[in-house]
Amino acid sequence: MAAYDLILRNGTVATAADTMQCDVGIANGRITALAAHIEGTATTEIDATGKLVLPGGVDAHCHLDQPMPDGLRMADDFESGTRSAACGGTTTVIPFAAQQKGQSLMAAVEDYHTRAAGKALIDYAFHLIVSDPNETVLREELPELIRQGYTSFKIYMTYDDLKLNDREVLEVLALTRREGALTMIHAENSDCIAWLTEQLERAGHTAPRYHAQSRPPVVEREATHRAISMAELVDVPVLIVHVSGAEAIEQIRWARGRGLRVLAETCPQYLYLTEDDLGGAGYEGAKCVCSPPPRDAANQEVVWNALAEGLFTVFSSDHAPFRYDDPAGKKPGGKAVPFRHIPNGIPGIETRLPLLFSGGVNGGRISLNRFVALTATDPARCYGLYPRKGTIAIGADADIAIWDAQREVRISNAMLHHNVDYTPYEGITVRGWPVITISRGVVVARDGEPAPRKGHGQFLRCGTPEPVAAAGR
Ligand code: DUC
Ligand code: ZN
Ligand code: ZN
Repeated sequence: MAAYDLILRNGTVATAADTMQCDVGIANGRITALAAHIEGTATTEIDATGKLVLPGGVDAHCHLDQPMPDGLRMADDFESGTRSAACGGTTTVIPFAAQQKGQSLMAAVEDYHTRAAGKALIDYAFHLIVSDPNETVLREELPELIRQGYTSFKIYMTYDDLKLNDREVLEVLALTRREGALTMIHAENSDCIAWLTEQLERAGHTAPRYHAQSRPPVVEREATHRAISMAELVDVPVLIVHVSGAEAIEQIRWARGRGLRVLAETCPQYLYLTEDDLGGAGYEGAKCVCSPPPRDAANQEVVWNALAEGLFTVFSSDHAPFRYDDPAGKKPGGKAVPFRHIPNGIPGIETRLPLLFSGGVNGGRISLNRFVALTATDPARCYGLYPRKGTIAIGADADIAIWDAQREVRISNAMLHHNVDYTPYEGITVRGWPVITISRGVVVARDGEPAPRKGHGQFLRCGTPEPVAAAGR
């Protein structure tokens, strides 16, 4: 009998710490050998000569089949979403089990498991979205769910159906301090957005491009500062999601300078899109409506520099898929609508890694090891999945992406595997593309095509997030 199920031969293996020439031996879904040359046989061998062998990506912020209000529907369920993720070199996703106001959190989690079961190609954990932190949620449901492996949750400072007031934010932060979990905060000032939106509408400015003007950097900056201040008050680590530019970054730097444990995430849209992309002819700009909105070229540069210098812990897609030409998507009810009614979110689960690799590693802005840290290792650490996920090490799950670092690809929606009818990155040429994706030792994508592996993905219970453990609670 062969000693290994799979051996990857002669590749350049890179982790967040090291780069080395070695073979990778895989048995029973785990990495069981790393050596300059592995002796022995395998049922299957893959020649990775001239290729990079990297930990599969961990996309720690994506929205799949999340229940939506008002007849809207996300375009990707767990099957199409994870298919697209796998083709883009990702092997773990962490979408959100979202509580509706008034709903039991347990019921939201149960419902989300039903949506995922038997569909995912790759492994998945759940964050929670807490929109109604009532007594039962705080005293009973959250402590129990944390014990069951749901150790991170997102809260919102904006969106009428999701937002918490400051008092509620404090209650959630205090809960995470008591119980050992991590809060992710969507930081935008809701009242400022509502006021600006009304001003714009009164002036007749309802086209998609005005979405960006209704949420300028100061709106994000103020809420980021407030979120940081509340975390300081409670004395608990916090993670600011989808940081869009210089002003929010300045607040995070300020917090770090005070010794506060403030972590941060950014996303491809803040490196590759600007608010001009919301201003396309007619209604097309709706394709790039997301929040916070993309900023300008100067802000993009600040985000790149912050990535290089280590300010960000997590680089996620914030894949929030809505079809453009669809009454359940960007054209609610089948028509162009004022920007306040355009569902927020853009697709990007498959393009996340190539965009960062191309502009970052091949662009000379970040090292290969930093790329691995940002896209796999640090998200796994941050959300309690390390060392099972996010690295190449003996005993880790054999979740691996083999990359052709020189392959040039012109991104077009036709080549992607999500269920969305556009990509915001149409026509961008990237260098570097994942050619084989392996999940627990099984090839789930090869040469840009998924293997028929629906249901291979397993649910992951998360442990204590490392920033929380490091804080000594
Ligand atoms: N903003 C969010 O907060 N979530 C999903 C997508 C978006 O644009
Ligand atoms: Zn958000
Ligand atoms: Zn999001």
